[in-house]
Amino acid sequence: MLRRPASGRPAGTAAEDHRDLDAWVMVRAKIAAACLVVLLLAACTGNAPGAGPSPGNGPELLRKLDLNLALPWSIVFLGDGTGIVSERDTKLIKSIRDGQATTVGDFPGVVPGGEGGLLGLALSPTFARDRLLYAYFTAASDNRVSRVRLEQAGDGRLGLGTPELVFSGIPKAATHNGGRIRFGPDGFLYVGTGDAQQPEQAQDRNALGGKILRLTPDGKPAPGNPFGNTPVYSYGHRNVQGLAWDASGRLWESEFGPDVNDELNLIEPGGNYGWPRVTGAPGRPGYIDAKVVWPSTADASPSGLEIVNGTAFVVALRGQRLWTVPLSGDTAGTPVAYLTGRYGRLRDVSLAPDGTLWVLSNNENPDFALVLKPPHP
Ligand SMILES: [Ca+2]
Repeated sequence: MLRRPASGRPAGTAAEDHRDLDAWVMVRAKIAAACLVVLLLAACTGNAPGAGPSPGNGPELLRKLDLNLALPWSIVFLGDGTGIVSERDTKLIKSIRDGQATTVGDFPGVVPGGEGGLLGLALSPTFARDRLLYAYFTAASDNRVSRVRLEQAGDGRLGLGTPELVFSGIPKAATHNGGRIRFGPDGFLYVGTGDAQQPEQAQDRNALGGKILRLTPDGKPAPGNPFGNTPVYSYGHRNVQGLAWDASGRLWESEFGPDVNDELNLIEPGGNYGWPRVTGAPGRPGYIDAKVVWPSTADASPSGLEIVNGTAFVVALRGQRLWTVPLSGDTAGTPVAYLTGRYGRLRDVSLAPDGTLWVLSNNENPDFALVLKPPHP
């Protein structure tokens, strides 16, 4: 677990994904100077993460694709390697082929606002037959999941059919909207929500905020869910941002902490992950500790998560870096950072069919994709 000086960031001064405010940058600069003195006095003790990259055992940057994207949130891949991207505020679905982004369509019903908008994407596990693309988005009154056929014309151009509502009623707010969706190895749809600025929702097993939900592809509570005929799979989450399974089928999750304690969690069905009672890994009975804690949200503010060859890849918004975390069974090793500060805020990371790892930026100046080669196992 990481041990770093907590940032001590004042509460309520920044948006959920920890975009800095000018005043806070000045405060931070003073704190950083003070911390530097403290660190020098302490001879930099503790197992602070490596700054990377470490040649030979880290991800290798193959290319940067200048795709002129605007705040892309999620990327998934068709079997032929075509990337399908959501843009949060434009509400557009775009395809990426041969290093070019092309608009597929405008996703109907999206009402962007704050951190809400067109968020997570997932392809149906039976996409080859049904061509269904699932999307989590912020609508007028709630967050919801719809699915749409990804039509393909004779010339190969992609278009959107008419969306069909799958699941609705997830609370929305300016921040803490969650938004990641992913089909698990069991064929069910996992949906990560946020507490929508109502922290107590996370502890209420009858509320949809602050949860991981597990649904059938049609949006019903999946059979075998831990609390009976409800969609809730795990609870006590603040703002779920990333979902990924390891090779043994364990579900891992990345989550924004409040002013401190960003988290990587190993998810157990029915588990209570603490928010808002506890964060991080305090060892309090009744709450499941995070496997990795980033005490300073300036280092992380994690969003997308992918697991390849036993390594978890976590991209950081405010932290502006790619974290790698070695996983072994149900334990997580010491995180190592790559690309730190070189490409700005990073939103999603996803494995392509050719084995490359794609990272989406979140800078809007404009946004791009990085294509990386994962390290050898
Ligand atoms: Ca927690």
